[in-house]
Amino acid sequence: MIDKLKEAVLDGDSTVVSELTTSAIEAGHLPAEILDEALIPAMDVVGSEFESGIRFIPEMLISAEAMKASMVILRPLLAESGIPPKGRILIGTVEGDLHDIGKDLVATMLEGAGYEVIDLGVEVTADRFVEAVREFQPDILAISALLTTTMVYMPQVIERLAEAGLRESTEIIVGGAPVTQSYADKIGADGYAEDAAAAVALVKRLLVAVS
Ligand code: B1M
Repeated sequence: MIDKLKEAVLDGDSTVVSELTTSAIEAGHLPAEILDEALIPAMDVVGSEFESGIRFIPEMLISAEAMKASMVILRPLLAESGIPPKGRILIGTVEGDLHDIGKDLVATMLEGAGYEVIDLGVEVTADRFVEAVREFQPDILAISALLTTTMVYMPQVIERLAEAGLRESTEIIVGGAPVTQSYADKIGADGYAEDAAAAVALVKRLLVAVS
């Protein structure tokens, strides 16, 4: 069933993806297993086939929509916690970048771990991040970027926060496929997480350190 689900994401068939996700849950597969063994590997195939010219943007988009159809079902299961919020996280994808699947997954896993998450969406400008930090006063600002051409906006957000006198008010963490620990260190972020599970662990560590 997991293999069929992966195939359905590759085919971009949202209806079959929804049905198979529901069946997989009913058959006892855990949401994290569905993500790690079907959805994420399918998107990796989509990405490498795009790179080699086998797939094109419309097909990449259709597969992304199919993955989202599964996430609609998985999200409430991943976010089930019932614990009062342990801290406030502000999250968004940088300016010029439309990729939101990974960012949404990070947001969902953080909610599941008991944090309040305010999601600014995609294509968030540095000025909007600054405005939102001022407005929501988060414990942590999480910034996502999926493109080598947009990750360069991450240091801009950090600089603008410093100029606005808000840099010390929040911990800043970064992530997304092209981002690395050394890039995070170079731009002066407080942390880097490779995936959604690592983001939860990082947030826990940082909030213990500041409390
Ligand atoms: Co795009 N795209 N895309 N794309 N796309 C990539 C990223 C790419 C690697 C594909 C490839 O060539 N192999 C490539 C980037 C190359 C590069 O910069 N090095 C690429 C490109 C080039 C582009 C366009 C430029 C294509 C074009 O127009 N010529 C274009 C840019 C549009 C824009 O943003 N302005 C584009 C467009 C699109 C679609 C719109 C068609 C679609 C996005 C739909 C959507 O998100 N709503 C899309 C897709 C689907 C992909 C791939 C195939 C899948 C991304 C994904 O959802 N992965 C992707 C290839 C790939 O990654 N395998 C690709 C699944 C998701 C769960 O993983 O997003 O990595 P990910 O998130 C992970 C971690 O990165 C981390 O945790 C997440 C969960 O584990 N993480 C964080 C993410 N954010 C975090 C924040 C944190 C912490 C961890 O906070 C601290």
